[in-house]
Amino acid sequence: TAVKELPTQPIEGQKTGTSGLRKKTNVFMGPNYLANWVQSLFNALGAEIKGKTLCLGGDGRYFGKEASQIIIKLAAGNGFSKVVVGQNAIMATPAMSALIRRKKHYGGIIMSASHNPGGPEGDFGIKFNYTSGEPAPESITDKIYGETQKVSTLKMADMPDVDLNKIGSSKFGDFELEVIDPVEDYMAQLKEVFDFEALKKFVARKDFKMIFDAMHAVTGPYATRILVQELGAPASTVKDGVSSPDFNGGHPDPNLTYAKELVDIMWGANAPTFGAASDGDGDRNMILGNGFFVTPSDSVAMIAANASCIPYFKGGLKGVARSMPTSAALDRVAKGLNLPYFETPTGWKFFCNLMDAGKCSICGEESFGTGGDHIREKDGLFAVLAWLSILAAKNANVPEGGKVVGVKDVALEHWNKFGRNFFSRYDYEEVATDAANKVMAQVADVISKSPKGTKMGDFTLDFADNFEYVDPIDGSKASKQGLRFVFTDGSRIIFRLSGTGSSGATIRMYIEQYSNDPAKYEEDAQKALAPIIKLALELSQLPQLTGRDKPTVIT
Ligand code: VG1
Ligand code: CO
Repeated sequence: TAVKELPTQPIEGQKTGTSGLRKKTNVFMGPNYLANWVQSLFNALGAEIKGKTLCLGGDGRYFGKEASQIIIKLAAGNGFSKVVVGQNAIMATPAMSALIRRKKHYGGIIMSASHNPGGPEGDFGIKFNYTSGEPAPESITDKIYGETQKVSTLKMADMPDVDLNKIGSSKFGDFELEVIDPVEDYMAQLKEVFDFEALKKFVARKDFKMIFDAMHAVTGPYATRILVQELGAPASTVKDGVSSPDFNGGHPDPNLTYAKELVDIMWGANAPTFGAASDGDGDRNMILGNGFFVTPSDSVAMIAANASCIPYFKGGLKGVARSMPTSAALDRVAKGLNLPYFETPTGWKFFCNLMDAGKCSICGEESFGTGGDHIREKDGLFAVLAWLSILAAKNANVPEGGKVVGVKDVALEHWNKFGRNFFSRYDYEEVATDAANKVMAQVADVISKSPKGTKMGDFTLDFADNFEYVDPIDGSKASKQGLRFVFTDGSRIIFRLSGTGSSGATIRMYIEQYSNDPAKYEEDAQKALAPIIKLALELSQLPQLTGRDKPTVIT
């Protein structure tokens, strides 16, 4: 195919955040905005892309199909010999990671702004996953950003728009396009991790019911195929399983605030035993029991503690990892099982070197991200099947019609063994950037004046710092990853600014406190944490500096 060289000019602000580039949809639809970033990506990757295969897909949000046409022409124009794209430009984030790994493709582009709302008024986003299926490391994203500041030519193949609807291959000169079923490789991957036959038997129990809320986002087709068609759950198991370009006007973020419909079902009369939800691009998960919420920090710890229920982990875990703000519940499991454990900065990319090096089997973030080393992204349906596997194992000897062991029972058993790390996150969304910076400066100021031993409320400071991480595999350093106070009893207060928003600033305040008093295990986290939350709000002066008397979202 002939290649057209089109002149362009750098566009400001194309710096990727925690997970790719996210902006308002209309910004992405502006002249050359998307094309500039994609060309910069290809420039950053350089000569190695020649003759390789690139994968493409996204969460189905508005502008994804148009964006695909632009990306395919740029890929062909820059020397890729083939693009593999999910039917109708669909590919969940974990599915992309599985596809790259299983088929040994060069890498993939995911069109998603994850849980951010979509549509013309919402957000669009793009990110690149590299050869082991992992989100591009900072060494690559820094390079891409450098290229966006000097990009001058777009290399686009002179070819017609392609049909993304019809599965199969087509040729354009020596360039090949293949449209594939976006579920197949992912499901094959999960089948290697879980015992589908055992899960099928468990799901068939008359005394077990579950519900999965796809929130009108990408997991609709995945959950329908896996939970309903493969595992035999009734079709009604998948709620809001028809994906829509604007997520039906919703905010596809699986938490207690935005997945309220599911929460109402799980706290209502005749609630199912098990409930779960996933986000826009299928990498996040929320796990619920009948009237019970599992914090993501606990969920990953409980999956790790019960990993022997999952065939893929039968040989034991190599190690575990969590992001810094995630509670230390996972550390306690690691100590109990005598496993290596790691604390990384926020963002999945930091887990991937550990997994590639065979040092980590299960990892998670407090932000509803859970995963394993079967792929290199967090994986919503993995978490769902992991919990199903745990429930199936715990109920193996419970006769049908007896008292089913539920999610809360698993949690109580865990806390009774390891103690409970009470955890909560307060998000203050769309705060003025200026005010957010003032809060961070105030917190930094308190840190600079608080040596070890400082008394703060009922707590004694062990240390306070701005978290810094040196990757144990390649030695790369990430600094300024969050302001934290760590107290002598292990309690923590952490502040960071979000790196995934598209406008204003989001302040995240993370609170953790450990208890091994069984009388407290069933206490509400907000109640248990009230004194330390008060301390955090006082020391940061957050209410005064932002004018917010309460957060947008509490987890
Ligand atoms: C948030 C979460 C982080 C997660 C990231 C991407 O980042 O805190 O843990 O990895 O989103 O998840 P931030 O910088 O806004 O805190 V997703 O599902 O939005 O790709
Ligand atoms: Co996501």
